[in-house]
Amino acid sequence: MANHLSSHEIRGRFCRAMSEMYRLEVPLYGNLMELVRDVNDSVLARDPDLKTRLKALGNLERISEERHGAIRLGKPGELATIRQLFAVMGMEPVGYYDLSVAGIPVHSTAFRPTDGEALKQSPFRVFTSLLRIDLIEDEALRAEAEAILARRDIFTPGVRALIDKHEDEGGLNETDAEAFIIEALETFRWHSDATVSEATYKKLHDAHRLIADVVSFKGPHINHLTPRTLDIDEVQSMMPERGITPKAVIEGPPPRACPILLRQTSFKALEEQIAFLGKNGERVTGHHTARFGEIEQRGVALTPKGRKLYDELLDKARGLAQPKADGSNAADYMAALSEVFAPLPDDYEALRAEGFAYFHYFLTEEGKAAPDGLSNDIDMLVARGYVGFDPLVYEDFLPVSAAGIFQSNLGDNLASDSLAGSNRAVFEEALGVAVRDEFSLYQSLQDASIDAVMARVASARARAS
Ligand code: OOG
Ligand code: NI
Repeated sequence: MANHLSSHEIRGRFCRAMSEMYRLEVPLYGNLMELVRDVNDSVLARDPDLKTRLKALGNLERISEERHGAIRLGKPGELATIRQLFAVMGMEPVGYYDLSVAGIPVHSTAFRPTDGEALKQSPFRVFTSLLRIDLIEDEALRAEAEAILARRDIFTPGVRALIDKHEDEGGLNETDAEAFIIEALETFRWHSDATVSEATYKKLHDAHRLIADVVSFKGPHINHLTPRTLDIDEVQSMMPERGITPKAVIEGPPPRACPILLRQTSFKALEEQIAFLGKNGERVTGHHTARFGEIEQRGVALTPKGRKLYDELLDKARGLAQPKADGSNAADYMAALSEVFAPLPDDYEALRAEGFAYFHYFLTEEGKAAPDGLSNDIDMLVARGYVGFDPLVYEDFLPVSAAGIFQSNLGDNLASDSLAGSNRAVFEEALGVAVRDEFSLYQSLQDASIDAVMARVASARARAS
């Protein structure tokens, strides 16, 4: 088509522009990025094997560019339009996360690229939450919040026009794509001017801090951007010497030789000066805490069987020791976690053979050289050393971890009682589509790699005979 930029290119450029904006808004994020870069460089220097594996998968380049961010939307129409906006960048909603079970009045999805090539090019993701306004108990306050949200438009006319153009023409050219990035960025920008009075803010805040954050501002400011590290324990331990105070424990699985899923840690939200709306249109100084920093380490994606075991083990560990916000039992919790996770093999071959995790299969040099010994049985091919496998990276999020991240940044004294039940149908109706199932995406990536191996096996045989 007429010189359209690829969605990967637009996504990559947008991710860099967002990162630059956030670095200027929250300078501590810049420090964190430097720390992550230093740690990643030293991990690659001391572990040439890891470097080779990442390179083979085409994943080495992506690591320093990799980010996820998060936003919280206020009304259904915002979710519908944000889906179209992310579609311009080749990002689709994957997974449904119900945070109300952890006492947080939102439900969420992750917008991200889904196919192998797109993930290699730029694996940018945005954890996107929608306020569960139905969970505001006080009817008058709920009506007031709805009225405030009804008055705002978080999208510029320019971005709306470019989203339409993208839909009509199936893409954007260089000039339009650059304009799109500038206009789209406006939705994610921080606004220190609140749209509400101090009294309204306080009422919203008393209902739930998150509600004040979503309702009181002109837009859904990006609240964190998360670089990916290759050694989260090392980053966590080095944060204080770089002037960053981490949360008490790392969320997710314990440290392992073969990392699984996702481990995350964050630094506390900053207290920022804002301006409320005064009675006569004047501005009244106040404070708000919402924006923070986070880092993550990603491991292999688990199958439904592996994930079920992960969820059970995590539950068990949390039953033994609930991590306290002040960190006083952090060591106990980490010890419980490591002990409880023993049943999940810490070995890629075992994870593969027992069907706990997803892998990318490829023909080895031996496999390429030995067409006669090739069979159609992937396990046999692996056993003979003709086919190798690399872990497929987990590209999604974890609800218990997300709840922990939310909580540590909303004030740790929040009650974590479960709110009303899950509301997936309502979420998907607002979104305008069903969210995609993460497991089937990993399964397709794995299947495609097996198909590619089998195709080469078949052609090698044909040549040999
Ligand atoms: C999102 C928190 C969840 C993660 O990485 O699990 C999240 C938010 O605070 O809006 O980003
Ligand atoms: Ni996050």
